[in-house]
Amino acid sequence: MVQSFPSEPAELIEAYVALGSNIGDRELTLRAAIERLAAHCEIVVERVSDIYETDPVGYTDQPAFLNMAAAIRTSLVPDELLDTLLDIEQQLGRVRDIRWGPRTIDLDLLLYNGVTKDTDRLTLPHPRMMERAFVLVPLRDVLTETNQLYAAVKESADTACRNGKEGITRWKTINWHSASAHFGS
Ligand code: A4P
Ligand code: MG
Repeated sequence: MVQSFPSEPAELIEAYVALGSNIGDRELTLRAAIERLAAHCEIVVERVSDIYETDPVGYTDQPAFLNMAAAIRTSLVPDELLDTLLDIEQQLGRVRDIRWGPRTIDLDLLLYNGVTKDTDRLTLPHPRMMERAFVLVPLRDVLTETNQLYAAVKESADTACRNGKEGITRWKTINWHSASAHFGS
């Protein structure tokens, strides 16, 4: 006789996502993206950063961005998580034309539990994250202090904020736990 056992709950892995928007109602779009992440049955949104307004980097002839970061836990493997991020970008009207150009929403997978990976479709950690203050400043808000990159992220983010040259200003403070009750409705 075959005996069946209740399946073990899948292990939840820590990952970090960067969010950026510079077209349309930027804050609404960021919030919609967080809501969609939180609504996914294999993702728990643990912490969200404040929202920062940032000068465009790379292709500079475009409006200012709002950027934020989220710490999540997930049972998805990295490629499935990337697919989920790309799906949410599509649902929120992302069109890809100019590289580094304007976008309703950009969702980048920064870190997935210390995994390193370099395939055609997914590089981990995100290849440009340590150079970009618009990523590091929000990430500093949500990264656990035990993460091996914490010291480097904090130092670069603190320097960017101190010298003020990176064009980053705190735009809105978010309290996710009180916001999530409101988001979830
Ligand atoms: N891909 C590979 N690795 C990853 C990863 N770790 N996370 C692939 C997400 N995607 C990854 O992405 C192109 C492909 O990269 C994906 O299909 C995936 O298979 P994309 O989002 O279409 O390209 P992109 O965002 O235009 O390019 P990229 O290189 O990700 O740009 P960045 O580095 O995100 O820069 N200035 C400010 N102030 N704030 C911003 O948010 N963003 C950019 C875009 C430029 N300047 C900015 C901002
Ligand atoms: Mg991207």
